[in-house]
Amino acid sequence: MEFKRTTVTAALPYANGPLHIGHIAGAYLPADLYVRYLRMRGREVIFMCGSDEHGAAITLRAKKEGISPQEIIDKYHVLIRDTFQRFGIAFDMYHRTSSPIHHQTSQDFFRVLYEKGEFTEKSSEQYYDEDYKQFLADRYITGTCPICANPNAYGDQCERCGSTLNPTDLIQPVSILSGKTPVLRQTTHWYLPLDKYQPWLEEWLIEGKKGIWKNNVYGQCSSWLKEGLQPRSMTRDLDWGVDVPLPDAEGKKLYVWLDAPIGYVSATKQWAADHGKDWELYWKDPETRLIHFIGKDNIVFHCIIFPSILHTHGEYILPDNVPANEFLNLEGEKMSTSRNHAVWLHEYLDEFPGKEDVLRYVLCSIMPEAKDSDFTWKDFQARNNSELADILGNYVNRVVSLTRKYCDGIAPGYAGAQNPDAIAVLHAQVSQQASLIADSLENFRFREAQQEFINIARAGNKYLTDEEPWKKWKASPEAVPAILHASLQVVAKLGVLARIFLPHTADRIFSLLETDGLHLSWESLASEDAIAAGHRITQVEVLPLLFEKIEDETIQRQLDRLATAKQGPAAASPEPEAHPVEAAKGEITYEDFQKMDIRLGTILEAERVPKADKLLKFKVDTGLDIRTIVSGVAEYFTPESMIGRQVPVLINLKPRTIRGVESQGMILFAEIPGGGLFALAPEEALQNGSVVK
Ligand code: B3M
Ligand code: ZN
Repeated sequence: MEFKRTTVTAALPYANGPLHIGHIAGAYLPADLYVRYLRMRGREVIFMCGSDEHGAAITLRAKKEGISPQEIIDKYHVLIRDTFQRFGIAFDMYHRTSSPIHHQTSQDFFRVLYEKGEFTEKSSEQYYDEDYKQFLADRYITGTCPICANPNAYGDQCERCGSTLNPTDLIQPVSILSGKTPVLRQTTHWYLPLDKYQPWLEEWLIEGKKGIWKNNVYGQCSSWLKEGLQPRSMTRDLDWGVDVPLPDAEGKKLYVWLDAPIGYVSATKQWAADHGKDWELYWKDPETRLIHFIGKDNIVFHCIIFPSILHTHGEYILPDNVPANEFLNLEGEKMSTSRNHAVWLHEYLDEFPGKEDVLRYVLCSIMPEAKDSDFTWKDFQARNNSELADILGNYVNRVVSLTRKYCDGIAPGYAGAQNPDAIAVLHAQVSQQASLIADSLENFRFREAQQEFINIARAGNKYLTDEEPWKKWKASPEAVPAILHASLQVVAKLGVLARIFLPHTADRIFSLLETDGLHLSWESLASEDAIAAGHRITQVEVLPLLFEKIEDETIQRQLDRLATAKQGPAAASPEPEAHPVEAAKGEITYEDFQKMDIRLGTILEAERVPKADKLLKFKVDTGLDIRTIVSGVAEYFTPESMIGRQVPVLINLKPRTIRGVESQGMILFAEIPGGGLFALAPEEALQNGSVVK
């Protein structure tokens, strides 16, 4: 179907800390590349984003810094907004969910669903912190994930295995506020019946998006649907967030993941009001295409929960595609804000002035489109020096220098051409590469698209080297102008495409060509006279380099900083400690402990779980029986290394189905602070079934 317009959204960053390069590579750079491309093709597109200013991520940060949530969001909203702007992410609107228009829009959504009778009002036992007199949800409570044994799972989500959880699912839950074991208390909330939407989601997503959505996104969604969706509470007992618009809802707020995606709609409303547009065209007209750019930890919210809300509301279009990226690691390790193991974007921009595009280029080159990828400072230096400087920068500089040397800096035209075929081949090659770039960008393959962009500079370099104007100048000077005129066209086309990949560099290329380039468009990529004969290029005395080389000591400084950050006291972490490792768990009684039945068991078999790169499936002889247990340890152990080990097993944990496999119990591991797991074993082999107490 041909769409009239496109609404592009990028995940709303929590206003509880600065942006790091993982955020950029995950959601914001791919979205920006895609929008710049659509704009260049003359397609109508709006690009919406804003700060996500509710939820425990904000209030916990405020508590940690001893200031109010409002002060937190005001501080980080401005930092994030300005950092995006400095880096060149070209939103049409960067809004914020603390705005009145957002509260109003979210409450309208809730009312429509409520009046349709969609919510189930349910009173249930929820965890409560008696010291802080506060119910605990989402990031206020952590504990062990019942699915993968991640000891740092949140009340609503486990970031290791991606499962969505309810606080009461957690094993040994701990309140983030007091560090104690919470008690259960009665409270009422409004649940969205996701289970009721399952058949529709099976049809709209499993059938409708098969072969269209990226495998990593489609795979995650289908495993959730396979496990069966559960009703999910859409309200919380909190004092920060959007009020539940019901008379008997004192102290209740909307669940942050209900209001946050609606932030895309409220941002559009604000943008439309500012620009005299009709916002409904971008969210309710079936001739509008909706694309969400996110990281993989947001897939369930953007592919299952938000579409269910939009569909149930009944007036909205649904996401056409959600090309979520995987995670970017740093120097071989997961990025960690609490350990300050990150490259903060605002710090990069301060320390590398004028090098915004170097980071854009490197992050696009290593973008985690299908699997996690790794940023290293050495690779950053190598790509700057041997790709940007040696290929792109060097080529542009040669063409401009030679035109100034042999043609007085004036585009000479094709007169006197001795090898018109080579010129035709060059132009045809660039046009062909432009079509490849279009196809890659239309299909969210950004690394490939940028590779083709650089290949145009490679093709230009090869043409120049093959034609050797510097030699011809001696033997047959009349042949030289045409060679340089053809080369100037390639430089101009690189400038046009750089508006997508390297916007700051595009300006520099056009200034070397002494034009604002505004007359050049996507169609110019097929032209043989994008730069007309007679046009005078820059007369500046000394030609500036497009890209300077980055020296080893510059890189070493960054590596030293990371090393120090990891050793030194945890820097002011932009996000609250996910789990105060050193804090002792809350007190329990002996009777509590006696409920757990832990035995020694031997692992007889071990294998990976298909499409679940974090899980291993074990067959364990517990001395009482042989059972299947699934653990989220595939990042730390190979199946082979686990066979034959005797391990402690919690055998009376309620069985759970994980990615379609029933797990009957849990194998206990010790967590290595800073990452990693240690398998526990008795000093000598004991009888299986021996009780651990
Ligand atoms: N604030 C970002 C995150 O989960 C979250 C995205 C909201 S998009 C509507 O890190
Ligand atoms: Zn988990």
